[in-house]
Amino acid sequence: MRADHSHRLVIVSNRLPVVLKAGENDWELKPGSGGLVTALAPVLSRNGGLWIGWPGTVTDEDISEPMQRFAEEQGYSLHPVYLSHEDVQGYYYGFSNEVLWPLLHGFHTRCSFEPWYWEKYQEVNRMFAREIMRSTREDDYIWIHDYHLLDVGAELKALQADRKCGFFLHIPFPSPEIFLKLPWRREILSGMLDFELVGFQTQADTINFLHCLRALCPWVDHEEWGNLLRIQCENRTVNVGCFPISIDFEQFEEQARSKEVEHKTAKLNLFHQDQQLILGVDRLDYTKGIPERLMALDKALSLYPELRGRISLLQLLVPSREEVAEYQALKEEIERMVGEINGRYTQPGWIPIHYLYRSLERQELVSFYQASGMALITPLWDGMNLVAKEYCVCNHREDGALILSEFAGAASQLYEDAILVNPYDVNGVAEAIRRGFYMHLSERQARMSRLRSIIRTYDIHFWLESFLKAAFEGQALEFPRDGLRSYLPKIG
Ligand code: GDG
Repeated sequence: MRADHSHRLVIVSNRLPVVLKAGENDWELKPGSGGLVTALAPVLSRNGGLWIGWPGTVTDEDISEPMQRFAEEQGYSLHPVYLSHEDVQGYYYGFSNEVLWPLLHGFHTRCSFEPWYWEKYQEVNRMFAREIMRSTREDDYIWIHDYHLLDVGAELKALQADRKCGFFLHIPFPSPEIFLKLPWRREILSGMLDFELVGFQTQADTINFLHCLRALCPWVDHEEWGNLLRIQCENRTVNVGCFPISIDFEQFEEQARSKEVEHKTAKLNLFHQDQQLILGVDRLDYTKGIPERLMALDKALSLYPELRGRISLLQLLVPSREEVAEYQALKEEIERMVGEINGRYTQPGWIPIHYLYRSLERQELVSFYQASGMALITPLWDGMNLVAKEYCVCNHREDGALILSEFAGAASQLYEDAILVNPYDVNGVAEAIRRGFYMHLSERQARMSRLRSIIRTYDIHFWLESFLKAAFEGQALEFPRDGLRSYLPKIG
């Protein structure tokens, strides 16, 4: 938080950073996983504060006592927003996940523009705004997160709230050709202008937002102000900027160097002495490009038979939105492909794909990062992708290679030393796997050392400082130039 620590930080997100499961006598609580929680939980644990969100379950039971226990362990407070079954259907599964998630990731043909989803979305955003007013004070800083809550600024304004309030979007923001398809495009865009500060992951997202504003609200003026854009609308100024999110470098590195992790890594290495493990870690989601990745592995094994027996993909798929038929179908497709590829190439003592469908303890995940000679991260579009950064940080021996999609926000920072790929180009990804496999140790070390140095400098605490400086002083800390502009012209 700011140097003078004079404002309490209030994080508002769809989900609280906790997963609740009904046990026999009591609720079982576990820390949540996912990018937003990985990034923000250490921030609140370090600075204290309050987190407002949905507990992720529909219940009539009073869960305040177990929540309180969890909150005390984490070092901050939790305030639940309770949602009904219908709220969850319309606001969460409906508008958030069938409209905004596909649209903002550029998959407009997957959208289901149901008018009642929009009604519910507004209603639930209003509930969040009311909870903010109930549980915060005038001198708190309210920081709203992600696409589920784009309308909270407008709802706070309707309540005549006197709170300082900023917003950060964790996923991409598309160009007008895509965004303008949204039937409620004006409402969403003008709602975003009801925050004092709007943060995006990359410059490309920021520029897309500006182009959408020009198309929909041409009367709005803007000027560059240091690293920020200042937008003048009516009698208000809205600052807009790019703040590439990151992770707690020290926390991940410390865990990677711990005896427990070293021990687990050594055990994994024993099983794969003559092979290089290639790691994939993703939530089950169509944006992550998993079938395309499997096709590329298949292609690599068929084009370069010398790789057979020498590389194995370790694919961790973390369950997500399992109740949705589309996600079930994706899971089945992935499992069918894994079965076919394994059936085609497996030999005694070697299997091309080790497939895990579950969530792991952080310690085990870190040992996977450490044991893998390559990470294969190929989303079709991703706000940032923290897995790419975690892989580099945990690779403290600096002998790994990162293969990264051009369409991950992380590429705008890591483009010089990752092996960049177009995830739709199956032959190109297959060739990148081969290149990574044969990359000389000295080149791997030089690249990984530079990657780690960027992530170390621009870690989650830098991100926080930068956002809060923009919120309180109207100036952001300088992130390194976003590679996108200088990098795009180089694409052949
Ligand atoms: C959204 C945006 C943006 C994964 N498996 C396990 C596990 N994880 C953790 C990873 C990582 C996180 O989940 C995934 O983060 P990503 O950034 O890769 O992706 P999203 O969840 O889609 O996050 C994304 C992010 O928000 C932050 O702004 O980067 O673009 O889509 O931290 O470590 N954690 C544990 N067990 C697992 O099995 N404990």
